[in-house]
Amino acid sequence: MTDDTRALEQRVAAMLAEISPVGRASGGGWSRFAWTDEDRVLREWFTAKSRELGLTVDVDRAGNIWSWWGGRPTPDRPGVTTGSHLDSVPGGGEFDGPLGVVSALAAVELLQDGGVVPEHPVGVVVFSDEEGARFGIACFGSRVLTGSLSAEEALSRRDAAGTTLSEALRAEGVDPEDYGADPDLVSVIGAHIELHVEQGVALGDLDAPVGVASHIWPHGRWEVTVAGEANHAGTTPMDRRSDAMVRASEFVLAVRDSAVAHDASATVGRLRVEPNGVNVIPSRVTASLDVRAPGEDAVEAVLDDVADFAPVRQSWTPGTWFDSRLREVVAEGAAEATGQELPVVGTGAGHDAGVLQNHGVPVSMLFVRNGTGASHTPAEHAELSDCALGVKALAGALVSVDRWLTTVQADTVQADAVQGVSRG
Ligand code: HGY
Ligand code: MN
Ligand code: MN
Repeated sequence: MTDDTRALEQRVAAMLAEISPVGRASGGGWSRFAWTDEDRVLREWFTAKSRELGLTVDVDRAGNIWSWWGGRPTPDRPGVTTGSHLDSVPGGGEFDGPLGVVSALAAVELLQDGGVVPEHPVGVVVFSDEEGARFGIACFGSRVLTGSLSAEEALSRRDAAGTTLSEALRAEGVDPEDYGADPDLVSVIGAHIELHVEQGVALGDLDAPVGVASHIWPHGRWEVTVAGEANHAGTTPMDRRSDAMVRASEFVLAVRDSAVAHDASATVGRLRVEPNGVNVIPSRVTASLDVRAPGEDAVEAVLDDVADFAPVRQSWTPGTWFDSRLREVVAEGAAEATGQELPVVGTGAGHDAGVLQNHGVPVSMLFVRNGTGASHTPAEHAELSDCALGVKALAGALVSVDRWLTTVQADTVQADAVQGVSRG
């Protein structure tokens, strides 16, 4: 093993260790939700790490943090950005999000130490609330940033305790009046590369430490509310009950059967039961529904099968093909830096990168092999040797994309991406 690989392994391990205590969940894993104490500690950590690298730190109108190397981007010097998120699902894994942020910081440091001087500003971003674990919509910060989620709708979202985002922001010293889209910032992002731990086994099956993404499956979130009649658990005969939990159970089984029939992935991950008493027949159950599939027709077929339960859509991301020209440039730069040819793999996991691509920013994703293939669980794992290769791949990609952007007018790049000229 070369020294620089070991140094990169130690760099990644050290930064993950610094944030490891934040949000450790009692049942294992990590719970780091938006606009909470844990989130604040992680934002402060990222800001401090950025300043150690001499980066200029900004927070955009949607609460995302951008750290700039080489000054802020402008229309004639658009930025090359990378980064990911630091929030998690309840009891999530250590790598989903943080690996992308830590790898971005390590890649910038590697390039700085190598004396590289990019022609374009290089930005490292931490997107706010990618998982949507608290307010129920995924990719919250990137959707508000790009305007695909209005500030009005976002601010009125409530968490399980009934706290609105507006109240949560104010509690963190953010004025909700200033919260919203930031089109000027999005317009000066020339290209974005997100590195992420793979959420699946494709790279493991290919025995490849790093891969590049072709696309993200179409996926959406809905909410179903079933009503019943509260009554005494002991004195109400079984044939005189209107039990919302029984009806919700019928919904869960209908979702499972439909997803199997249509080769989709569908999950009811959260139930909100009212009045939620152990000796009270439930009067209302609100169920979450997450549906994804390689094609939109399979998602629609599942929604058709459960239409009787009147699902209400919370968020939708169409199938997203990453910019294929950018993908080639990223793969070349990564291969040059690692000596590895990168396989091209798709994913059923959503990412802020998909939101930016759908908004016309040319985007690419790098995946680092996950030895267990598991994600959204403490079982999620990436070997440090693969993480070090991921940092090298990302550093190589940043250099090749910086050069590429110089040869391509930023507005042409965005216009093509918006028209999908370069669909994968
Ligand atoms: O749900 C997802 O696919 C992502 O992890 N937010
Ligand atoms: Mn996730
Ligand atoms: Mn993620």
